[in-house]
Amino acid sequence: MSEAPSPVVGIVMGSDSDWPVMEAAAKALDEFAVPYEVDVVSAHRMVHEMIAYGEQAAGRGLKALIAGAGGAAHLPGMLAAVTPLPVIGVPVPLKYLDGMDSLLSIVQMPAGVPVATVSVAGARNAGLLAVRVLAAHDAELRERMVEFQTSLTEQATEKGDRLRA
Ligand code: RP5
Repeated sequence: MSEAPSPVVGIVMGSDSDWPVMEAAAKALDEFAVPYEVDVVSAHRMVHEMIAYGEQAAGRGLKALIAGAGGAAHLPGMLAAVTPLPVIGVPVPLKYLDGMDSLLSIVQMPAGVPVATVSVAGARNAGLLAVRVLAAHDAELRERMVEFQTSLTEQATEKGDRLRA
């Protein structure tokens, strides 16, 4: 029996309540057959676990982290502070403020500690961006990304064709 491939992307979130948003990142990685792991690592309620996760991520073989959180969304930035890996932040919208609080918490990082912030609830793009990060050193994965981009162009063109018909 062959072993499951080791995860190369870590998808983490502040609460399991973030999963309905974050699931789209996992689906994007599935589409490109990129192995990943999923965990809840709250910046405020699991401080020591969160620091340990960030500190150990690169050594465990992960190549990129996708971190989602809502409200006072400190998880992506705190992870970026303790890992050399690229961190992609996903602002999760909560009941109030339409996700602006999450967005601003994640995007306004101090110089020197970057978080690649996607749109509010933009977990699919977070997954696709992680694929691109990996594809920089993986020609086969890069080829699949080009095919995906071509399919987007074809879909958009078809929509235009249907409107004109
Ligand atoms: C944040 O608080 C989490 O990322 C989540 O978006 C939000 C609410 O968490 P729960 O109260 O649903 O656990 O830290």
